[in-house]
Amino acid sequence: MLNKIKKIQAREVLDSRGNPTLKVEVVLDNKIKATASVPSGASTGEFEALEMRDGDIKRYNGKGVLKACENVNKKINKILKGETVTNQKKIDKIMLDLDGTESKSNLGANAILGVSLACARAGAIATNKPLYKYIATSYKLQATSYKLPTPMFNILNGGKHADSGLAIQEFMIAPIGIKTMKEKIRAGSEIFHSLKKILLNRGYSTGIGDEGGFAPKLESHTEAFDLILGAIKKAGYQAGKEIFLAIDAAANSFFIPEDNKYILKPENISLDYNRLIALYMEWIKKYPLISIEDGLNENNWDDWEEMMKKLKSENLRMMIVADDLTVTNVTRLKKATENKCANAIIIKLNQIGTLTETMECVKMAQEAGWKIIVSHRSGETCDDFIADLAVAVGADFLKAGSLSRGERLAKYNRLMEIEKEKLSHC
Ligand code: 2PG
Ligand code: MG
Repeated sequence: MLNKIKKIQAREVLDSRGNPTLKVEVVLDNKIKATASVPSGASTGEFEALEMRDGDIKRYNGKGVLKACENVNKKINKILKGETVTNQKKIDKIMLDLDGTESKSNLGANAILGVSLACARAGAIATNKPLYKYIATSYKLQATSYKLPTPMFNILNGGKHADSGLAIQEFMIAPIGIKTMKEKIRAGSEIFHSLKKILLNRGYSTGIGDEGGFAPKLESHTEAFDLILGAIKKAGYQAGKEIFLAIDAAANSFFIPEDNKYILKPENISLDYNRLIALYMEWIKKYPLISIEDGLNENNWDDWEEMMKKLKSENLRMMIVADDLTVTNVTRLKKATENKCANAIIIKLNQIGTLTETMECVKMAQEAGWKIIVSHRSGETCDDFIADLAVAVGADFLKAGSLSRGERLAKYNRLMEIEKEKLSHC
């Protein structure tokens, strides 16, 4: 079996927000076929690789991806034809060289990523391995036991993902104290449904946001925390023992650069970074909060450093998570580790654009002792690649949205499948 690439084709499909994205198919000379679809963010970091959009406002409000598809179908197809699909690093390098830019603006990071992931899937099929094992062995990871990540379920949506009016983008529950994946996911689902009942009883809307979490118009952020704690209790779980809370502030979206201030809605208060950190510390002391993602603006490196120092001085041990700050980019991650700006990182394939660069970023973060959270985007497809990626790298967490919407559950269902597969091999 030679496993040579015969043809690579991309086409436009729609993501979970109804916006175009790419679905790429790789066909090998031995007839093996594999596909991958590309996700898309809404609260994107300024330093992410370029997502190529057509800009033709007559189609999909300018969001078409026909140019990116054409780059796959012509340029990438031509240059990768005849390459051995299992040479993942080489395949990614060829595309990076062909593009030749830092931001992947010639071919589009969405075009490159679709090919990179479809090739990895084809490689896994060709070598008869589950995808997580294939990724781990391709990058020579020592993962022999394949630890499963704890899911972070985003059950209340705000920020750019919903019209709930909450500045904070994501309120997540992490079932750290529950052992198996099956039971972790069951707990998530039961808490999600108990939250729904509580919201209904209080006359709130139970409509959902982009990531499948509820989006009620609440009066304050503390009300959001209290409702979630109520839902955990009502579902019969113990907060702070079995279930912990995590937030993604996505602070860029409520930062006003001209004033260097953060506007927190619905409370309608304007805070400088010191007062915002003080508010986070209040929440940490009051609630079983284990993780704050993008608590501050992506350009304010010194403020991040200071937040870490303040937490340390009060002996508050938790995850300070960089997402828009680091954008799965080793150059930014290096600066963040050297300056001790955070201690955990969000890993998103489409922030950087190839599997190989993503793996390099994970490796650097792990070497620095940082926790790893593999993440979806708010615009997703039913592609479940990130579940396998999280297992391959031994990620601590997988953040893939709520317990509703098929594109979110595809990832959690895949984790349960992997758990079952692992158990049957024991
Ligand atoms: C985030 C992500 C995913 P988006 O900020 O972490 O939850 O949102 O994909 O919109 O950037
Ligand atoms: Mg984020």
